[in-house]
Amino acid sequence: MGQKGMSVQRHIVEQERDFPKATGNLTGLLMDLIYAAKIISREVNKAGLVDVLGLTGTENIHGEEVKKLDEYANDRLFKAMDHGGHLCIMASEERDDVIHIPDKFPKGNYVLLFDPLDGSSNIDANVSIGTIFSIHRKKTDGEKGTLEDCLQKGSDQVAAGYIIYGSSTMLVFTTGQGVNGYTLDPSVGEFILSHIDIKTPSKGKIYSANEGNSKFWDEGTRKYIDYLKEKDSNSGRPYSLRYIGSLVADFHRNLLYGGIFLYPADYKNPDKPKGKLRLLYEASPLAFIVEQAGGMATSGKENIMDIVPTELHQKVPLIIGSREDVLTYQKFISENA
Ligand code: AHM
Ligand code: MG
Repeated sequence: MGQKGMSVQRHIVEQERDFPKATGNLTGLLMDLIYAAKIISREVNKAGLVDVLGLTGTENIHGEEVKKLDEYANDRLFKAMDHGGHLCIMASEERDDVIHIPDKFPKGNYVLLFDPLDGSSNIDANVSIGTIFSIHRKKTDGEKGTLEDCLQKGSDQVAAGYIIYGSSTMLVFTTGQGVNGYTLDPSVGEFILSHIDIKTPSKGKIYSANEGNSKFWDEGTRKYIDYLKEKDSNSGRPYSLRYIGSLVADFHRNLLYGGIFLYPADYKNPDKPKGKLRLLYEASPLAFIVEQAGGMATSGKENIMDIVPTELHQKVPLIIGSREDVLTYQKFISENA
């Protein structure tokens, strides 16, 4: 279970001991990821100083080009993960194609998918942003991973998590044995176990959606949101609207407090017929986490974890959060189909 205050390294190693056949590869992979997360956290915290030290996309005081933070995060993750021998392939929301492990480094049996800096349009306003990751086992033969290894359904994930760069930096992840949260103690540079076995409330009082798009939503979704706004103290309505527009931050708050996050399809909007969020880098990993915390995630039609991807950058409607809230949403969808 772990004890509050222990380092993430110790907690992972102690949990690994419960699996005598573990090779240590997943542990090694997570350690590499954690290192990258600390560096990205440091850079995100410095973001407000870019005007002082050199604008992003221009040269800094040392005459070096300053990369946009999402590009920086992408490169940092790649560099932290390419040589450890744990991965056979990677894919990133920031890259069109799969990312191969360089020939000079050994290959492993895991696949890493990531959104290096989600919500990065919020950086200039000092709003919380995050990194999301998803880990699968290689399923094809051969040393090098292929696209097929990346196109696996959520229920096949081995681990998933996110790092939220907020008032403090937190790492939240699952390996299928519940969800734990670790807060970065900047004075020692370690993530410290702070949230043991997170369980999301079975029902919340918050809904999170970009309601500016509501006229593009299907009828079931619109009726559901209207229902949440009606007064009925027996069922805790009206709900409060909380929408940051930064998925990791909206998800993290709802995970702890309970509630429902919705990014439905915009059926009448040709730009977003399948919603905005990506199955592999956003929906699937968060679905794994929410299920491990007792919640649910659906596209309205299917459980997110059951969707077999056909494309690397496939989009999917995402409705995710407290179990009772997602079930009520599904009822509205089936009654208005
Ligand atoms: P990004 O991957 O370009 O950062 O976009 C994803 C973000 C999510 O963090 C957030 O939930 C969503 O976009 C908000 O979209 P909108 O501004 O349409 O409400
Ligand atoms: Mg994103």
